[in-house]
Amino acid sequence: MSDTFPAGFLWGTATAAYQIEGAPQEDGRTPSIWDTFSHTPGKTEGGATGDIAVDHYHRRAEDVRLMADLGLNAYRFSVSWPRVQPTGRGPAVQRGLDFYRGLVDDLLDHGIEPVLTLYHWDLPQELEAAGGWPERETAYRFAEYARLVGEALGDRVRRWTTLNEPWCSSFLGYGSGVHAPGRTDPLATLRAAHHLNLGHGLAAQALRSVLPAGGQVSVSLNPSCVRARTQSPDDLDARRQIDALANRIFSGPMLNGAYPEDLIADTARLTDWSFVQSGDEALCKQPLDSLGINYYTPAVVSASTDPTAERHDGHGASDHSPWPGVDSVAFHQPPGEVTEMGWSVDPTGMYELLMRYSREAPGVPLQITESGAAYDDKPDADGVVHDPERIRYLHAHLSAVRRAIDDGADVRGYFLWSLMDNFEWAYGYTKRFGVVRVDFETQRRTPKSSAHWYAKLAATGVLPDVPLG
Ligand code: PNW
Repeated sequence: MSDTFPAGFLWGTATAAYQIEGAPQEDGRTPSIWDTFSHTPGKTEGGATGDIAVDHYHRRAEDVRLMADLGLNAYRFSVSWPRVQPTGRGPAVQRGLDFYRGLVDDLLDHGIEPVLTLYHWDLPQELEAAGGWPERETAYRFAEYARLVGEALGDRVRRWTTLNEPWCSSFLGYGSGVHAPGRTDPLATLRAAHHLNLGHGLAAQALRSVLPAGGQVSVSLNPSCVRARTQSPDDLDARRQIDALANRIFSGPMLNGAYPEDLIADTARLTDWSFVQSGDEALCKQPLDSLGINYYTPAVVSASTDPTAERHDGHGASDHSPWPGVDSVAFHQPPGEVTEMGWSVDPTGMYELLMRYSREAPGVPLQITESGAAYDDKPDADGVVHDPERIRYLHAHLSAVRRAIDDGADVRGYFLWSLMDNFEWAYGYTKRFGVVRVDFETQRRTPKSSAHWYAKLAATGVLPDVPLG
C-alpha cells in the first residue's frame, strides 16, 4: 500500500461556530437554540456554555496564523445563522457577514482554502419558538439564509456545505434530547429529519442560483458503520433497522430521491409520513460536487427483547432513546481501545464507510469532513503537550483512508476534528479534540505534538511514522 496521498489533497482542520466563537451578543447576534439549551440548568456538564468558548470571534487572526504556521491548505468552519440573520428571517446583518468575510480574506491571504458550512446546529431561537425543524417552514427559512450567505461570500468561497450531521440535529436534538433544543418526541424527530433533508435540497438549489461558476455544493453526514453482533437473522434485522434510521433516512432522499420502504414500514406506528409532500423527495436529491463524511466510531447492535438492556450507543446519557419506533435493539460496547469519549477506536469503520459511499454516490468525490479523537492530554513541565494517542489514532484512520483510495474510493480531503480544544456540546469543556491545546482560562493556544505530526503530513503528502511509546 502506498503511503502517499494524491496531489491536490486538502489537508485541513474543522471547527463549528458555537464551539469556538463566543461573543453571543456582539454585532447584532441573537440567541440560537444552543445558547438557550446551554443556559438551561442540567443540560451541559458543569453548566458550561459557549458564551466565551475559545474567544475565536476576537482571536480570528491568531487562529488563522496557527493554521498557516502548520502549513494546512484548507479550513472547514461554520457560519452562525443568528449572527447573519438574527431572527431567521429578513435581511442579513452586515456586521455579522463582515466577520466571516474577514475570516475568509485572512484564510485566502495565507493560501488556505475556506470550506464553509451553513448549519452546524445553531438554529436561531426564534425559529425554534415557531416550531423548529419539525416544521416545514424552517426548511424554507434555511434556504433563504443560504441564499443570503451565498450572495455575500460566493465571490470568495468556492466550497459550500449545507448541513453538518443532520442526524445529530434531528435524533439528538428532538429524540434523545441531549442536544439543543432538548426535545424528546419520536414523531418530531422524523419530521425534523425530513425538513432537514428538504432544507438541504432547497439550500443547494438556492446556492446554485447565486454562486459563480465553479461553486461547489456539498453536505456533511455522519453515517454510522453499524455492525450486527452475530449473523443471526434477528441481529441482522436489528442492524437493518438502525442502518435505516442512522444512514438511509438521509442518503435515501439526498442520493436516490426516495425514503427507503423499510424505514416507512418500521415507523408506521408513529406516522404515515404525510408530512412528506409530493415532489419533496425529488427535491432533496440535488447534484453534489462532493459528499462529506464525518466518522468517529462504529456501532454494534443486536436484537433485544429486554427494554432495560444497557445502552452503549455513545450518544450521551438520556432516558429517551434517539431511535424513533425502535424498541428491540440493544447497543453494545465494541471490544478494545476507547478514546476519552468512550468511543471505540476502529479505523476499519472508516474504510468501510468510504467504500460504501463510493458505491452509493457513484461519481461523487468524497471528503472526510471530520475525524479525530478526544484525549486527556496535558502540558508537561515545559508547557509541551505530547499526545501520542492522538497521533496513533490519526495514523490509523489516515491509513484506512489511504487503503480506501487504493481500492478505488475517490477521497479528496481530510479535515481533522478539531483545530483546537473547544466547547464539546453537552460535555462542555471536559473533552479535548484539538491538535492545538487551549488553556480555557488564559485562552492561550499551544500546538500539541499531533499538530506538528499533521503539519508534516500536510507538507509532504506522505503519512509520517508514528513515534514509538
Ligand atoms: C460531531 N453521536 O458531533 C460534530 O460535528 C462536532 O461538532 C463534534 O464536536 C464532534 O463530532 C465530536 O463529538 C457528534 O452521539 C456528536 O453519535 C455526537 C455524535 C456524533 C457526532
